Amino acid sequence: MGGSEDRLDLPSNILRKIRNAKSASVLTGAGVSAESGIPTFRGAGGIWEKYDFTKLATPQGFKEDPRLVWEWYQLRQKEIKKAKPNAAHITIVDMEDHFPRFSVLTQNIDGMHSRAGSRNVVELHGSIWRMRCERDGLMIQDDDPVTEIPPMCQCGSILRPDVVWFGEQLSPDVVDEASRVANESEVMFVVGTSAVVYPAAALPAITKNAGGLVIEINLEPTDITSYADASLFGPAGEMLPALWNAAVRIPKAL
Ligand code: BV8
Repeated sequence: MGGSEDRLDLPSNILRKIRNAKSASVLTGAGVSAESGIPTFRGAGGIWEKYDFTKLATPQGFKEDPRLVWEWYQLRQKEIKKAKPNAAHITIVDMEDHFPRFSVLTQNIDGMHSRAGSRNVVELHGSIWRMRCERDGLMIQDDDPVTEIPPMCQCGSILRPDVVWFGEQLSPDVVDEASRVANESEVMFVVGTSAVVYPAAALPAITKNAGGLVIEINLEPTDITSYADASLFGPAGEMLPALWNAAVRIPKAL
């Protein structure tokens, strides 16, 4: 049984396009952090199998029970704090050093790309390490889990996680930046996302429609698979390093 390199049945013209691209991006979902031990939302053992997202990841749920929501985020903060970036996060840092223009577009709020060393990270859905006051706009960044549940603002309001919940709009600036990146990407790698949550899931189609390559890495097919130029099925921590080795190692002359 060969390693993941053997599962890399990528034609050399695709590998060459990847290596020679001047602008590239990666869209990541919870699957890129799975091998760091951070649970995904869907699929076996997923968060939504245990928790009701309407109670924990919507503004209504927070309004009804801010304490319950903060207990859930504090639990996730503690899990994430213990986690380490994995080989997929590290490979994405190497990619950023290779391409003249490169952006990480992540749906994840765990901060793992920045911890791995990625510099140009667009957090589409916010960050678990930031909280804000909806009354006076106070924003607090803290790399440690909250200690007070719920955390209070000096104005007396309850602080909320600075994340985008279901039914909430993404920041227009973030949407503009992500759409611009997708439109300009000669290659977009789509790693570890079920591609069911919009508008993030629409980004690879923007790259495709603009004539860019879409390369998917996942354990199983998604809606992206139908139009991706290549889909590599296997763990991101194995497939992404194997893909990257093959792309940058391919002889320049060919
Ligand atoms: C909005 C932050 C509009 C919080 C999250 C059409 C257009 C626009 C909106 C909608 C629409 N249809 C429906 C909507 C509403 C909704 C939506 O998309 N719902 C879905 C469920 C149908 N979208 C929204 O509400 C968005 N807002 O559009 O507002 C609007 C307009 C006007 C006025 C008001 C509003 C906001 C969505 C953001 C929600 N916030 N997270 C938090 O994290 O606590 S979503 C959360 O779930 C993530 O951020 C992520 O986006 C999503 C999960 O997706 P994934 O990251 O892909 O994770 P998942 O577990 O699903 O999949 C993991 C994948 O990895 C799997 O495929 C698995 O096979 C793979 N995998 C596992 N292990 C590995 C692996 N792959 C490789 N290697 C491994 N080892």
